Amino acid sequence: MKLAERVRTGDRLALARLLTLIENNSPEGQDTLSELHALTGRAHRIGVTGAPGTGKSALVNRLTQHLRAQDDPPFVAIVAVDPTSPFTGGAILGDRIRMRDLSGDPGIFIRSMANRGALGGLAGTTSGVVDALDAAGFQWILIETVGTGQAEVDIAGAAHTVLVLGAPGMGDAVQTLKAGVLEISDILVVNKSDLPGAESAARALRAALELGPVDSEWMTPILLTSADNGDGIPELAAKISTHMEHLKKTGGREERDHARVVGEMERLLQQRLTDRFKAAQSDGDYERAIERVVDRELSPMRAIDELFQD
Ligand SMILES: Nc1nc2c(ncn2[C@@H]2O[C@H](COP(=O)(O)OP(=O)(O)OP(=O)(O)O)[C@@H](O)[C@H]2O)c(=O)[nH]1
Ligand SMILES: [Mg+2]
Repeated sequence: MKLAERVRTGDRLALARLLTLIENNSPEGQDTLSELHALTGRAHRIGVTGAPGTGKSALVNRLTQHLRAQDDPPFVAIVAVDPTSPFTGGAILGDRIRMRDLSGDPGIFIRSMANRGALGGLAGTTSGVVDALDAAGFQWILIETVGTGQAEVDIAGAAHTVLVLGAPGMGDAVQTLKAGVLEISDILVVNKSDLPGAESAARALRAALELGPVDSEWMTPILLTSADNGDGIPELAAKISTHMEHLKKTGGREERDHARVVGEMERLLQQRLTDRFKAAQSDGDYERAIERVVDRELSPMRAIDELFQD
């Protein structure tokens, strides 16, 4: 059976193989994705971002357990993008241990991606991976990424609903907002509500939120959760569903999907044109132009002008 057919019919090994092919940017992966494209568009894509250690992985775990314990539970996929290295306190090992709670359930699929991929960087690889999971029938796709500027922008482009996590006592609750996260967050979560200071972090967030631009259609809610004891998790799941309905009613879902496709097309086009342009240069011209810019003989703009004239 063809790989696309196996993925479509729920073969998890085939899915894992496809994701690896996508990460390696192999032509077979691209072909299979193309065959599966018509099946995408059903999943709800949820981005989970926030500073390292705020409890993103723990929350994703809890939320998944909650969803899977419902009547008629959705299929849930988890994509951990670029997990923090052990140096910055991110516990990849810890993640694995926690993730063990989830394994054994065929309605859950977990993928960790530390590979920036050759083509289009992380954004490109992530969108392919998420598309594959969507085509494979996962209804909720949770995408965890560390909040570091570019990653946030990428996740906003990849998701329907963006959760931004803060935690008490990190002083970063409001700091995070300064980095422009306010604009991309659909739901703000103060996790670790079992620790002191959660209420005041939520108040600080509320105040910061009121200073920002007001979206009359969707007021970004602030929820308190504890991934540790499960407080607030059902409310969070319900709020995500509400946002999902809101997007469907207001056309926001199509809007976000459209914007995602625009980004995707432009990324691919840029890559294709760049490759073609470089391939058309005589041997070494491009590299020589770079050296001349480095040596301040030429500005980058003039260098490109010259290359285009040849
Ligand atoms: N007390 C308390 N601790 C929590 C809670 N959620 C997570 N933690 C702890 O906080 C630490 C970090 O949790 P993670 O889930 O790994 O955080 P993360 O945001 O995924 O971290 P990175 O992926 O490294 O950015 C772990 O020791 C968790 O056990 C919570 O609600 N309450
Ligand atoms: Mg994590």
